[in-house]
Amino acid sequence: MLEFTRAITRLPGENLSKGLTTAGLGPPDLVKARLQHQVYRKTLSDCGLDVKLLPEDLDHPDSTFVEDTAILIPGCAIITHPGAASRSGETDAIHLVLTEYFNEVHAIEPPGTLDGGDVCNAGGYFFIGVSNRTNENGARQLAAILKRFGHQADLIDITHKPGLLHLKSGLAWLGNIQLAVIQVLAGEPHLSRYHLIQVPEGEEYAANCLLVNDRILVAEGYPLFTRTLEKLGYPIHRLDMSEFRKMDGGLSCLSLRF
Ligand code: CIR
Repeated sequence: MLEFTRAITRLPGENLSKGLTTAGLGPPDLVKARLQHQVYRKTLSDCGLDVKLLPEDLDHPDSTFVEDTAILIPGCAIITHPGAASRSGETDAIHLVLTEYFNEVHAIEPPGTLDGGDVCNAGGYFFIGVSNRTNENGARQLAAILKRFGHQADLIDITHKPGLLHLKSGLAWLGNIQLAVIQVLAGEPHLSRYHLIQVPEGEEYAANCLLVNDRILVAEGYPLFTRTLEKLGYPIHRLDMSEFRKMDGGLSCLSLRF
């Protein structure tokens, strides 16, 4: 059975380089970014997903990172309230799109803030990062909604973890009780009942890998971690993410999957 059948994506806008970034890797090349996005969409479609492409949204240079705008669970969409002021307007359009697919739609209300990148769905059990984007109020609102749908959630404070924009910048669910984690998260008590697959030092960016149905998508250029993933037995797709990395974006942020 396929866990995901659909994905929503948004074309990187021609002002992608005006988005938020701390990477210090220079501005992204738009032509390359769009090509990488096209390959990403094709890969999701090869994984069996029907991929919807939304047009560029020039009012919001970070809007290609659609994952931050909603949390999707069977039967319910939860519209987030992104923590960066320049991104809070991204949710209106996503709300509209999601009402096509979800009868029940909830929202994170101010003063709560929440970015989807802080929410790791580990097979129906959730980890919610409290970060510089997601505050405790937003995390608790989400946990309460999830609880109504029978899902438990733990909050993980990453506000003082170096180099982590979002929880999923350093954590990914890889099926069953397997999680990929970077070193600074490995000691988290809430993760202790999982089998932790350590992301090698220097390859932290690749931690934001993505299990889609029975395949794993991983950023290209991280050979040690990729070799570890190969041993799990899933087919692996390596994707060039260089231009999105320049904008602090990873694989998971480029789609909403449901
Ligand atoms: C931002 O700083 O909000 C964007 N430039 C990158 C968002 C990445 N999103 C994600 O990892 N879920």
